[in-house]
Amino acid sequence: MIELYYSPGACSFVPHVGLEMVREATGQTFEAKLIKLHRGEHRTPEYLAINPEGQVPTLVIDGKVLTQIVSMCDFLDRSHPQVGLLPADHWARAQALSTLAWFNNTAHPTFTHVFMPNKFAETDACQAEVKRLGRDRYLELLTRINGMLAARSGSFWLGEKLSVLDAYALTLLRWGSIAGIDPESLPAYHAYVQGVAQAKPVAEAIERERLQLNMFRKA
Ligand SMILES: N[C@@H](CCC(=O)N[C@@H](CS)C(=O)NCC(=O)O)C(=O)O
Repeated sequence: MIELYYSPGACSFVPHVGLEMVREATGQTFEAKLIKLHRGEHRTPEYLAINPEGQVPTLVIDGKVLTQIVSMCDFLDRSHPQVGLLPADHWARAQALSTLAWFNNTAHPTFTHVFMPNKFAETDACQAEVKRLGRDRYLELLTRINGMLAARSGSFWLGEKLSVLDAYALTLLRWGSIAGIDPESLPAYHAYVQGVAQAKPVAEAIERERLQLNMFRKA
């Protein structure tokens, strides 16, 4: 029995897509448990007892808790190697985990500076500065991803096969649109995300989370 604690549009989308990939390939189901971040449901004593960081995602597998996306992807992939959440070849896998960790520990926290500047500064003026610098840095990172995608062939990050990297890359561009970055200004990245969103496990997760991919509004 697998439970996924998730919040719509959050990074929990990554294991959500991973679990949809597993379900499609093996029939193994999971229970999606909604946590409303905007209502503070991640800070209740009940949720903190499961994930003391007060964050989504959390996986509960047969009653045992697993946190951190990189670890979840590794676990789901090793439990279902036939699904191909990550590459099997050792070097390709290490490269994929390197990118996944970079998404998780560099690109993702940069967006957090834009979305939750109150985590990093107290006064309005300081928060505005954190947000502005975070947005500039985030644009640099998304531009780098756009360059990587422009230089490669295939519909997905790893070529012709959907992987958990695609779910994270989609999430990061969607967040960019929330940060005021027009996704269409990153053409290779934008076109890639349109394709990723069509893949069945991704489309299922988008539907469950009721996501709009492009949240960009002209200022
Ligand atoms: N490194 C963590 C990142 C988790 C994370 O940042 N989750 C965000 C949503 S994308 C969250 O729950 N934020 C609420 C908060 O920190 O208050 C992981 O891989 O699980």
